[in-house]
Amino acid sequence: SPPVVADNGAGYQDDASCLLRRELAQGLMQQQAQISPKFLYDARGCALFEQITQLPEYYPTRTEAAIMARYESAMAQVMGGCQVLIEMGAGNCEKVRRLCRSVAPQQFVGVDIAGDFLQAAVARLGQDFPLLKASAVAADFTADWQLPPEVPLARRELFYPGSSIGNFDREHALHMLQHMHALLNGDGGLLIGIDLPKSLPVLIAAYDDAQGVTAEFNLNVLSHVNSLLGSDFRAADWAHEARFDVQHSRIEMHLRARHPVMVRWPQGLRCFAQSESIHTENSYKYPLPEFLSMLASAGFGRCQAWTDEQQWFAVIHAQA
Ligand code: AVJ
Repeated sequence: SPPVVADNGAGYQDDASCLLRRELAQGLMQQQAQISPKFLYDARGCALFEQITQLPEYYPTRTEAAIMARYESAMAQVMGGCQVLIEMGAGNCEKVRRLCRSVAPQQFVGVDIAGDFLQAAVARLGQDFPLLKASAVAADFTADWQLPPEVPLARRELFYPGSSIGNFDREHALHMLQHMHALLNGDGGLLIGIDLPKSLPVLIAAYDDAQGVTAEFNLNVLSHVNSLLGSDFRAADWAHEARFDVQHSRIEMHLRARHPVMVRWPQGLRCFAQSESIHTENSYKYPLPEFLSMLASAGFGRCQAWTDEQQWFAVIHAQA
């Protein structure tokens, strides 16, 4: 069930969507307009992201999968004794299958903002692992969130793959890590994937692929926003842009107005000049030593890191 946002007697769903509308309107009114990357994941966005993970240019998913395949037994060993495996941003639950076999937890809890997509994926997982008690939690874990009380306090392992933490700037990433550390109650650990800094052409191509799937993924956020906010964005008015900000070590995705654009919604409007942009995503590429020190700052203990030969991606296990 979704987290309780406010208890005023109205349905939680209504409260949640009211908050989302306010958040969206606020972002659109900033001088540098922004839409949180969590809004990329409506049904079509989830499908497009799955397509992205299979693109030749998008190296993170397959590089992480190769690392997890290669070091499967070492990972299973440090995670041994895990009773409850919790995945944040579980999506299609494909990445956790290997851990379900090698770590063999009694229970799996998938957490994701895309509730319906997650529920279907958790159901498939449960069918394929009949001994596993699998459940789905639809939650926006960028806001303050808690696991539902029925998730036992037994030995937990958290799984946060795919470099999803890269959506957060340093301050928020540290906050997330602290929060995850608190969820562990001093036992178990966190297995987390991070995308590492690398050459510019490789990075840019991964976020601006030749087939234009990432462009479609980025533009699709506008139709999701239209349905949540009641706005009148038209995809044809906007161009996809991916650029690397060296100073912050992050990919930025923007939607750039092809010509002057006016956007209206029930409580407001915004005029964009030609080539003004909406910032839709950051994808930080944290250097491994920096990320390890963030884990330490968040309270984690012993860490073990595995990488690929090119040092493009790292999977880290951090003990609580
Ligand atoms: C899901 C946040 C890890 O940053 O690489 C992929 C999202 N955006 N292509 C990433 C994304 C554009 C992805 N994460």
